[in-house]
Amino acid sequence: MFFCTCKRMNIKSFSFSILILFITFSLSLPSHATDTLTKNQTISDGDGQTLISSNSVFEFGFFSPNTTTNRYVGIWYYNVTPKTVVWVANRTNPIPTPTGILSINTDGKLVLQNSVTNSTIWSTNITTTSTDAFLVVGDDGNLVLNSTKSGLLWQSFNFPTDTFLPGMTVSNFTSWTSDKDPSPGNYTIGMDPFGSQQLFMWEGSVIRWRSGPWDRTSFTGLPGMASANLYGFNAIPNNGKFFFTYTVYDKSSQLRFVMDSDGVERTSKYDKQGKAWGVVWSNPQSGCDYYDVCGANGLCSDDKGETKCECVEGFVPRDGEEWGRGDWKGGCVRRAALDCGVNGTSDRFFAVANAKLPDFSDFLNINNGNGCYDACMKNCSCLAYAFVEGIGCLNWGRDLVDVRRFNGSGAGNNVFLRLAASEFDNKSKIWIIWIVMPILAAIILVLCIYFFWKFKGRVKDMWVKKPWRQSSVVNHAISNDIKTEFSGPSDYGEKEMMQRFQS
Ligand SMILES: *[C@@H]1O[C@H](CO)[C@@H](O)[C@H](O)[C@H]1NC(C)=O
Ligand SMILES: *[C@@H]1O[C@H](CO)[C@@H](O)[C@H](O)[C@H]1NC(C)=O
Ligand SMILES: *[C@@H]1O[C@H](CO)[C@@H](O)[C@H](O)[C@H]1NC(C)=O
Ligand SMILES: *[C@@H]1O[C@H](CO)[C@@H](O)[C@H](O)[C@H]1NC(C)=O
Ligand SMILES: *[C@@H]1O[C@H](CO)[C@@H](O)[C@H](O)[C@H]1NC(C)=O
Ligand SMILES: *[C@@H]1O[C@H](CO)[C@@H](O)[C@H](O)[C@H]1NC(C)=O
Ligand SMILES: *[C@@H]1O[C@H](CO)[C@@H](O)[C@H](O)[C@H]1NC(C)=O
Ligand SMILES: *[C@@H]1O[C@H](CO)[C@@H](O)[C@H](O)[C@H]1NC(C)=O
Ligand SMILES: *[C@@H]1O[C@H](CO)[C@@H](O)[C@H](O)[C@H]1NC(C)=O
Ligand SMILES: *[C@@H]1O[C@H](CO)[C@@H](O)[C@H](O)[C@H]1NC(C)=O
Ligand SMILES: CC(=O)N[C@H]1CO[C@H](CO)[C@@H](O)[C@@H]1O
Repeated sequence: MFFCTCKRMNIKSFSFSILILFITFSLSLPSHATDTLTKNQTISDGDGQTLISSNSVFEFGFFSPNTTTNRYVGIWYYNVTPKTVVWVANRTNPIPTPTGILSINTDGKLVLQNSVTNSTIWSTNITTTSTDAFLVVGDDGNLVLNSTKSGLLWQSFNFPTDTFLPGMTVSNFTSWTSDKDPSPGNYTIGMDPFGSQQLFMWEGSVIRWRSGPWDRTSFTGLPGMASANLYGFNAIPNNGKFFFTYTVYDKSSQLRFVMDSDGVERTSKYDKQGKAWGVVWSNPQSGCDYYDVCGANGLCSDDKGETKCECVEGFVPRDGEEWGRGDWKGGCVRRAALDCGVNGTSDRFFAVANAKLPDFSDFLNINNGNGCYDACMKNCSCLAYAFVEGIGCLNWGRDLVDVRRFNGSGAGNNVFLRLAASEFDNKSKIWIIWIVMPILAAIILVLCIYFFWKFKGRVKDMWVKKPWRQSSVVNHAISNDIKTEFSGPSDYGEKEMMQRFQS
């Protein structure tokens, strides 16, 4: 194309083109490493040019994903093997050959062009124009289009791909399609779009995982977070909403959070000696980590690697047959209707301990547990409440969704369920049975032992002669050992003994 045009040119314009070419080449990046691209410079894929951040942490330029030849523009860790890409400029539009060229155009936009077709493949789509724009790749992995006159014009941290880096704010991160293809895959992780302080993971538009609400130190649904030492998160208020950031305490450590193409978020740290990434934390891991495994009002537990569902206290499976088959999606329904009248209620609260706080909570500005209890008790629409350190009073006005019981003591929170008073009557009856039965059995046992001891020696004879006793309650409570123990010589007359028995 270029040469076709040249044929028709006169000598003057031809030499002008040569001049332009010469200027372009002479103004391409200097051969030594730099972190800045200025307006008259270019980064040419064919020449293998890149920008390297000032302390040699990140590198910006053209790359191909493992085992492919497609060329993308992106940022990766400098001098880290295997090559670890943290950002891709145009995920969907690779250049098939190493013919890409990056420059800052007259408006001050960063532009990626194919030098063969001269077409624009990607650009920083900003409306602000600037005559003195320059591009810098930072040691934090942020690519910044800056200007002395107009200030910050554009930054890659605002357009993340699959990787969250310390210093970014949490927005949506979408997985690559595969290791070979950076185009958006099926999985996204990000903040709740409805403003609750929770992280969600989606597969397409379906919720896959939920972190539980933030309690100012960690996410309540992730008891393992503290032990993984992920203390750098912070919620920063902004116009009535919050955004999340992460700061590393050890600035020299290389930490990244990636929404991987297999649907798992992995937090990994680079081991400089071992030259490998070590995964410190990943989600989801166990069966109950997946969202809403047990349906409405179902309680999920991971026990010895097995995922099980039961109904929360006072609820029964909506469809017993389905539930029995392990098809839990139908969830559970309330067994005894709540009583909530004009003049108060007889309902009471049952504590589900070590629970993950259910989804869809309402926040009440009440700063003590009793007040939270009162507020829920007085409001007939309130079906459950929790008072959580670092959050405050939460109420639930609908079926409990995505509840689980953590197996670690101290993990999770108490969630108080509103139940009909009759649920507690049943419960106390069950308790009576459980307490009274062993006591009765013990009394009978003691009586028997006493009795047999007293009539030691007569028992054996009696046994042989009166087999009808074997079916008696007394007999069931005596083990074979006791029977043999009591088979020694007799001190008592058989007649006397039988009298006692029969009286
Ligand atoms: C390439 O782009 C430049 C500026 O964008 C334009 O002036 C030039 O004519 C284009 N060349 C071809 C061969 O299309
Ligand atoms: C870029 O080139 C133009 C024209 O050659 C010149 O006026 C301008 O100062 C240059 N800008 C920089 C940042 O070098
Ligand atoms: C690249 O692919 C090879 C072979 O499939 C594999 O051994 C290697 O780990 C891959 N590297 C990266 C960075 O994925
Ligand atoms: C660029 O921005 C304009 C206006 O904000 C928008 O209409 C257009 O779709 C954007 N283009 C791309 C490729 O994002
Ligand atoms: C942008 O450039 C100005 C002037 O050079 C500098 O003071 C500022 O720190 C830069 N901002 C960023 C985000 O790099
Ligand atoms: C993040 O992704 C989810 C799922 O695709 C979507 O519902 C939500 O609106 C997105 N949030 C933002 C801020 O784009
Ligand atoms: C993404 O989802 C679609 C439709 O469910 C499926 O066909 C495809 O295999 C999935 N891709 C990956 C990478 O999991
Ligand atoms: C809970 O049980 C799972 C599965 O048996 C186990 O992997 C995990 O370590 C246990 N967690 C705690 C805190 O005990
Ligand atoms: C509620 O209490 C008031 C006064 O104690 C009584 O007059 C009224 O009948 C009660 N209403 C109901 C529905 O129990
Ligand atoms: C009662 O509780 C429900 C559920 O939490 C809530 O939506 C509603 O606003 C509450 N009503 C009052 C008057 O507090
Ligand atoms: C993510 C992104 O910038 N995608 C763009 C890649 O380039 C094509 C073609 O210019 C655009 O349509 C995409 O929006």
